[in-house]
Amino acid sequence: MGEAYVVLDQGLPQGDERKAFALDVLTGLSERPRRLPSKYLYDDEGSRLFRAIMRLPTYYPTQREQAIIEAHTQAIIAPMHGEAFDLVDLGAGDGTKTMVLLKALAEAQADVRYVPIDISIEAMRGVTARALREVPTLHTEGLVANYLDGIQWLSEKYPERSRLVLFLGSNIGNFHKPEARKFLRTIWSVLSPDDRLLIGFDLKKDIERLLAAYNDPTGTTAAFNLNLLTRINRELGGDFDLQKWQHFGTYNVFSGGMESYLVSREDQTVSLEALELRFAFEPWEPVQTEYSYKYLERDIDALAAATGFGIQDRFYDLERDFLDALWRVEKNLRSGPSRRA
Ligand code: AVJ
Repeated sequence: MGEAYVVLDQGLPQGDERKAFALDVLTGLSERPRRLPSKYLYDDEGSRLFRAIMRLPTYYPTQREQAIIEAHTQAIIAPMHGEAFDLVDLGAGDGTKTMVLLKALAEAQADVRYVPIDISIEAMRGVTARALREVPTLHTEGLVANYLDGIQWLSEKYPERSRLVLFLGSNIGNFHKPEARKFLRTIWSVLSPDDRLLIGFDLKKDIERLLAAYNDPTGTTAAFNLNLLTRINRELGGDFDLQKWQHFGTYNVFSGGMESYLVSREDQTVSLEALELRFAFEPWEPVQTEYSYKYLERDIDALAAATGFGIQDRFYDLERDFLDALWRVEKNLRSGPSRRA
């Protein structure tokens, strides 16, 4: 049996990926305050730790979004009724939420193809195997690629096909606001009029609950954050001593950003072979690692309007902790941006 996914040419061979990582670490540690990009949290161990986070009682976003999708399955898939379409899944994770939609679509005998897009082959194997096992009648064609390359490739290869794109889990929260707009505008530009996007937002809420979600008592979130230093040690020949670092998660009410840091507990010097450099850290010096922005409902509507989407529906959990917005691609050739030079 053939694989249920295609690997798009990523351009970057293994050695160049390591160079890009080294360069990002150099850039981030040269800034003041220092920072490290959150995308590097997800190596195999980081992905495993994040799956463990999703099972924590304090990490409410996963449970809430799961409840939303279970409660509103029919309303989510209804707009695609009668059409042949691709269900495009950007970062399916372990696929638990998507399976709810796929099972309902299979039951309704919808003409759907499942297209998970993920940069990790491991994640792709997991989610396509699960789809095959749980919804055996389903046509699945995964893409190992980054999100934008994957959607671009799809729209070129199948220009006539409708799409329902899933961007769940509040992954949009990792982007600063201008980057979120740019990302959504790019997705909009490769989609066709009337394609749909189901996008998950974590809503602003009681600050104590936010803090508990990102500073869990089992230390899983701390291990997830600290794993970035282990990854630097392994891939870039670093000598970070994890005993000398502590995880700190805090919330900025004004920006809406949940912010994660690694804090140096003492005066220390760390060397990185790949950069042939040593970095000195002062006691209690922070290194910023992740943002998870929380949204107001009006900011979500404004984001849709700013990026070319119309609001089709909004789905909430009972506690209104989380919002899955269903947006429709609006393209009006007369009022759109001018194509003339
Ligand atoms: C997977 C990016 C949505 O920001 O809540 C969980 C990652 N970090 N706990 C989030 C995460 C710490 C998560 N996202």
